[in-house]
Amino acid sequence: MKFYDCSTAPSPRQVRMFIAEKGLSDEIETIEVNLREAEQLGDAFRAINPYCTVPVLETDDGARMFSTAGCCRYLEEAYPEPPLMGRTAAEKAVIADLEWRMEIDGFLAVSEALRNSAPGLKDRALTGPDNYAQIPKLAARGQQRVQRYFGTLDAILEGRDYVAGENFSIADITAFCAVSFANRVKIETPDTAVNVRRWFAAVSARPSTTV
Ligand SMILES: N[C@@H](CCC(=O)N[C@@H](CS)C(=O)NCC(=O)O)C(=O)O
Repeated sequence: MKFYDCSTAPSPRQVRMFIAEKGLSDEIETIEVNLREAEQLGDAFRAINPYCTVPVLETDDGARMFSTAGCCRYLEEAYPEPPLMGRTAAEKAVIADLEWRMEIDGFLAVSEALRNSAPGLKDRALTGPDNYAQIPKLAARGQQRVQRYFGTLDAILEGRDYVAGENFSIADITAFCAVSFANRVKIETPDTAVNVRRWFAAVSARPSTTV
């Protein structure tokens, strides 16, 4: 298997953590894609992924997954232990629900704030092969949405160890990468979000967060 990664980018980090939690880090060849130098937009990478994004996972028989969701789904099916997407029908559905919320309300909110304001991302307000101008009002909306997200996540984590309850899951990976991403772009976790801070410290102690 091959994993197209970018060590500084938040989306491939989700898959990198997922791979580490499955104990597969030494079994998958990692290829670093230099997003800073726009390697994702060059012909060589476009031939691998026409959507011009990382992560990409390529199986030994040449199938390719171009989204975080697709990469993780493949790994969960091919390597079921330890389960990161639930065991029972209800667990699987609840985790999928929560993971979707973490992606939309967390990850995409931080992206909206950053991509519509960072000078280095001028005309790159959305990922992919096409250019889109930044819209400052969307940057402000993104900031608001991230603050709401901290509140929502804090409420979800009230009285529980992990986002979906007792067990660590992909919902924690997405939420952890979203909160780290926010903090990295100087959107700090509010002091009032005590559950988020407790959970973030606990997840930070997992070896998969350091790969
Ligand atoms: N969750 C999305 C996100 C992929 C994504 O946005 N990746 C970013 C890195 S975090 C990227 O490739 N950016 C390239 C660019 O900015 O042009 C997916 O599953 O495809």
